[in-house]
Amino acid sequence: MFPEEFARVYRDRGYWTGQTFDDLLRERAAAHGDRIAVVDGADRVSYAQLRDRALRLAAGLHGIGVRRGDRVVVQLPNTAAYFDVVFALFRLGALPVFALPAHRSAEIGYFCAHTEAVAFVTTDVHEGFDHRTLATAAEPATLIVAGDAGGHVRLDSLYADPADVARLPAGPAADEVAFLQLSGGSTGLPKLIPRTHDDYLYSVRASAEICALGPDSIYLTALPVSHNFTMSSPGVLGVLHAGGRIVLAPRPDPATVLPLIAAERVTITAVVPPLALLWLEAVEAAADRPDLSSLAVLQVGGAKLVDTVAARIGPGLGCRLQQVFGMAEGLVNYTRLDDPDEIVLHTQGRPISPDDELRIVDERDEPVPVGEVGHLLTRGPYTIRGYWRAAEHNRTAFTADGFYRTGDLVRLRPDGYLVVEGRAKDQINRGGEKIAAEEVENHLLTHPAVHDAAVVAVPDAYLGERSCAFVVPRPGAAPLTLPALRRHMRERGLAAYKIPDRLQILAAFPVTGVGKVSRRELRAALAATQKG
Ligand code: OOB
Repeated sequence: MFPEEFARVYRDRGYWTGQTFDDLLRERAAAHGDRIAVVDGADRVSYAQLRDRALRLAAGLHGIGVRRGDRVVVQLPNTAAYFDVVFALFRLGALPVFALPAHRSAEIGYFCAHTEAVAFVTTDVHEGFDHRTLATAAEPATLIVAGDAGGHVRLDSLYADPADVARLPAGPAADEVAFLQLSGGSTGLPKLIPRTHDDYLYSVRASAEICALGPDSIYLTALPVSHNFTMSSPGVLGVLHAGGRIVLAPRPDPATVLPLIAAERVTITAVVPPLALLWLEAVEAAADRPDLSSLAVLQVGGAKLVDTVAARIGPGLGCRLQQVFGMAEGLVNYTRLDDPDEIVLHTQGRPISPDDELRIVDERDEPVPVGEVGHLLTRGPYTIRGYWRAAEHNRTAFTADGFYRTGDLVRLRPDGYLVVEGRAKDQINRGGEKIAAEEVENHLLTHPAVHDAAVVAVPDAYLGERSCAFVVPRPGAAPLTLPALRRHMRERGLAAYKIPDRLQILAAFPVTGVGKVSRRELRAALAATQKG
């Protein structure tokens, strides 16, 4: 993972402490077992109960053969069961692979196959979709279902007796990989991100401090709980570290979230820019202004927040804005809570760690002058040195000396704050949801009427970006329509957010000097048709 000379420095400087996720929960349960850790509707789980549930589940999972080092794909909505499952796996040293609730058979099938997962943990029916239908895609992984298992293994049946807990083998060491997180990606198949207990918990502890979390913090989980932002920036793990309380929102719409903030006296929450706007507009339009007096901080990240919306958040919601520019691969930047408005409104923050190394370079990897836009490369105590089982891809995704190529175009201000100016990777950032162009193109190419395909981002007032599929039809094929193409993608089991929003038919693609499809020209052509 990390070269030994770096690992030594990160330990010497106190970043990596040898604490595992299991240690964290054990210590917190011992210190204040009676405090509420997780609120999921009427279910209020104390630290002691969470610890107990996780251990009994660990024993039950061990009983059906889950072992240290095994992979288990986890796809759970924002529910208390999520915490039982991940802390059970952490105790065993089995690696959760964090799927999103939006993922369907194409993604789940790939995660299970690529990681050789022994089990797939999901829910019964969520937002109208029956997740048990993913069993076939997940095979040969054992399907474990939270709720009505319909013939599969019931999660509830796996909570073993305390006697079995006592017989559990030793857990993992802190320098081992704790889980696999998903990369937003820009290639044909999603890449998996191996994070260790040591590196991740450093980012969690430091984030909790930057965000001033403490025992009185009440964090609302509006985004999917397994996303890196919600999990660790400072997210649910930061709250558990600080001894605070997690309140789970089943979905992020204002009608669900605003009353929950008022009722549970939420102090901090995290959203993507379109949600910030949606909440703002709901609050501004409400006849009866919801009581948001407890809310101290709204974190916004995952995609660029436009200055005009940034300026409305403080006055509109009566809280402090914090911009967060992070990535599941590691590096996370925050504006600080006591920064002046000029910084909070116009930058995406500065790194967590004094040992986060940033390089801003041109096309030839030469540093650009301070203040100019360039490609962001980074290395540090919680940034991965390589994707999981992706040796070939790693040769281009990282520099020879271990810097991660973020694919982001940024400007570093003289005061050390970053401004995100654009992106060089073939990715669409659809309101914080990342779409790898090549992955969608490969699915488009399976349609019989598609000869060639390219997917690019188009600007969108609400989501920031949407996706547009440019297609060169196969000669003689029946005319292609967007609904037919979208149906084809759905039938292939692709998550809905990856399915193109628009379709443009072309006779041929513009190419660059080296014969590659010119996405820049495609975007320009689209802009021209929109103006004309
Ligand atoms: C977060 O993580 P990912 O892995 O879903 O996506 C990372 C990418 C970044 O490379 C950048 O392209 C974009 O998302 N991004 C932003 C941004 N925050 C993320 N672009 C502009 N402004 C921002 N504030 O998205 C993530 C992980 C941890 C904390 C927060 C976000």
